[in-house]
Amino acid sequence: MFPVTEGYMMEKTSTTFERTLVTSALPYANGYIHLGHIAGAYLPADIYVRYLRFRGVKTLYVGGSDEHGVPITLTALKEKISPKEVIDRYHTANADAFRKLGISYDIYGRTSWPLHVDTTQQFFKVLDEGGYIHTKEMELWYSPQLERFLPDRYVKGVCPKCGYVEADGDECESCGSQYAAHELVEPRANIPGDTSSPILRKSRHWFLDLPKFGEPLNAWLDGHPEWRANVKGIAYGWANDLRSRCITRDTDWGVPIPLEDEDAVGKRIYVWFDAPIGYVTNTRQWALDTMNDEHGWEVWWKDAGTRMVHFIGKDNVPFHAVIFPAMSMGQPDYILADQVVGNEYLNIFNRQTGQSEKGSKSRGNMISVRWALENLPVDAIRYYLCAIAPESKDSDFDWDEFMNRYNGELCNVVGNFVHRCLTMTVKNFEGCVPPAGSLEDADQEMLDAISQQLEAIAESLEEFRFRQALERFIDLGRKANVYFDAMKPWVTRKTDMERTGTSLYVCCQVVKALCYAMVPFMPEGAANLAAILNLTLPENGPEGGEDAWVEAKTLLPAGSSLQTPTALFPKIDKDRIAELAEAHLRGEAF
Ligand code: B3M
Ligand code: ZN
Repeated sequence: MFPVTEGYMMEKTSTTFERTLVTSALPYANGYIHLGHIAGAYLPADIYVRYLRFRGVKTLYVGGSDEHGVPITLTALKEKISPKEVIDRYHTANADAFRKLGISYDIYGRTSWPLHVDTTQQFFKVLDEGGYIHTKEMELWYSPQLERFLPDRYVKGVCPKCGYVEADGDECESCGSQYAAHELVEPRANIPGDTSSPILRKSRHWFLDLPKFGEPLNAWLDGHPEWRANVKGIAYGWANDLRSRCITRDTDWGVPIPLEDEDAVGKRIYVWFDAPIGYVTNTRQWALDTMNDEHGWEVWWKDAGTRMVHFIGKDNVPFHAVIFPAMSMGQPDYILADQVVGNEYLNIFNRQTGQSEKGSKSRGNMISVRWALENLPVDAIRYYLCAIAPESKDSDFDWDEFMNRYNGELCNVVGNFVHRCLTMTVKNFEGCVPPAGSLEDADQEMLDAISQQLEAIAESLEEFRFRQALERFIDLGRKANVYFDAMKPWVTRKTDMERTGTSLYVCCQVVKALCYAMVPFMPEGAANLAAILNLTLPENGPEGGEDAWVEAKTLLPAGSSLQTPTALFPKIDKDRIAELAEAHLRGEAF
């Protein structure tokens, strides 16, 4: 029943496996996605996926909306619309925002799909038949006025451990502790118009028997010393203190419990049970849509040659590194994740107070993807968010830093070099890559640096160090500028056309390598540059293909024709940044 996972292999890379399944957390469809989400779970995943596809690795990138649970129904209550209206509105908006940001999902699904009821109920039934689910009577908060239970965030009160007054029914956001419902102090219903005092009432619920998975879970975690320290810390914390988890709720919004049991009436499966199963549902739907194949999903979930990588925010680690793996161990043949890339948080630097603050709806300091895309070039957003990705600790979104890094690195270092090289080449060599004369040491060193730098970028990406990979990309641009300035083609062209041709030939090779290396990070810039170089960048799908990273190192032949260059990364001026920062401070960036 328990899949055997292979131990950690030091030399493991994306090509060690036959195919890679990448998932990004399914955002709740109860609000617009913002840049904090992107920097954590979505952009790194997209960069990784684009890199894998470019290497020809069979890759499937699955995402979608999480459409169940209290976040949805509570939003519906507050906005006075139905849950269905809530999910339709935000699913559509978020799918659109992801697409415009270039987050290249193979499918962006929905947990409200009927197919998802089937996948979830199967998971539940198999676990139940395997003896991993039991029931227990609980005492839960109930509203006498509305005659309904108050699960999760429907009840608020004072935390029994730290005294925080906005604590939820069974856990405290402030101190992180969990407690039984009856321990909550001064409970109050979190529903507009409900003024009654909640009372405790009995209700029978279904529990996942996590302690039964203790041994295989620990063995699996032990097999992954390469995971980030933050993920391992949280995962072991849970794995060493496993308790049965309640996987049903008193609500009518969610997947019905697939049992003939009168206590199942008026209850649904808990959202955190069905949400990760959404990855499976969406893979099933993808196989149906693209191949009309009912079984096409199985190779991605049940074949030992598949490597699965989850990209998530830190708060989702227990579900991806403990609970969902346990649920999967209870299914026949399911693979487990090979990597769980958990990210810290992106905070907001407030230029008025000079303080870093958490992004929050009530503070009005968040930046939605929609707004960002209306006001900034897509590659500028992707560049800055990757440059400050909160990989091992929180980071800040800061407008001054945004300007300095985008203008100072992507525009000045890479964009400028590309422009100088191509403009001189087009002007002096009739729009073609010049022939190389005899190579001097400096020329050869520059050519060698291309391969070295491409390998270094790949190494960082293989290890999920996205910031480092991007720095190494910029470093190639820096080296190229140093070379260009030392060769001074604008001077040599007056006396020595052959020397000028040789150095511009070398520069054109760097431009080509930059174009290829740019693909995972800045796909729009890469496409524009490829058009100038008259190159066709390979676009591999889930079936894989040629390794274009190897091709990136091959030289552009002399005589290749070039288009007249245009600015790849236009600078954003200071006044415009100031305007945007002001609008952000006024709370208009959402
Ligand atoms: N919707 C929580 C979140 O958006 C949850 C993730 C589900 S991933 C399967 O952070
Ligand atoms: Zn607390």
